[in-house]
Amino acid sequence: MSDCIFCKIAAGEIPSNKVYEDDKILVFHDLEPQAPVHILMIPKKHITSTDDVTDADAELLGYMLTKVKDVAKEAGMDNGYRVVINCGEDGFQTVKHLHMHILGKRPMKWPPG
Ligand code: DGP
Repeated sequence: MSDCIFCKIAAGEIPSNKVYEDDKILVFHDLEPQAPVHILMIPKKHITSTDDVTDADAELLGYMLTKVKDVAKEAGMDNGYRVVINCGEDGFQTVKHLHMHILGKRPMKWPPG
């Protein structure tokens, strides 16, 4: 999508502080960190939100989950972490390209705000 900021980051048109990249996903530090470590994992394929996921995305999303522990450990989150996907207005999704927040290096609270 030409006007999607995360597509532009995935294409290298906008710089990011990269943690991991392969042909399917990109992982980079969040611009507005909400924890000492706050990284984002995105599929390079544009998927707007979890509302837009189809059966064809099952392998890609499963792949993303298999990578979470690797990037979390790489980023030093060896005492646990939180994985968040915001969806839609009530979910406070501000960037309309599906992404996982991976937050750590501090104790999290529940319920979330
Ligand atoms: P969400 O509210 O779930 O859509 O989270 C979007 C996150 O993306 C938010 O924590 C801030 C981050 N963000 C927005 N624009 C940029 C950007 O250009 N670069 C980086 N690294 N992060 C961004």
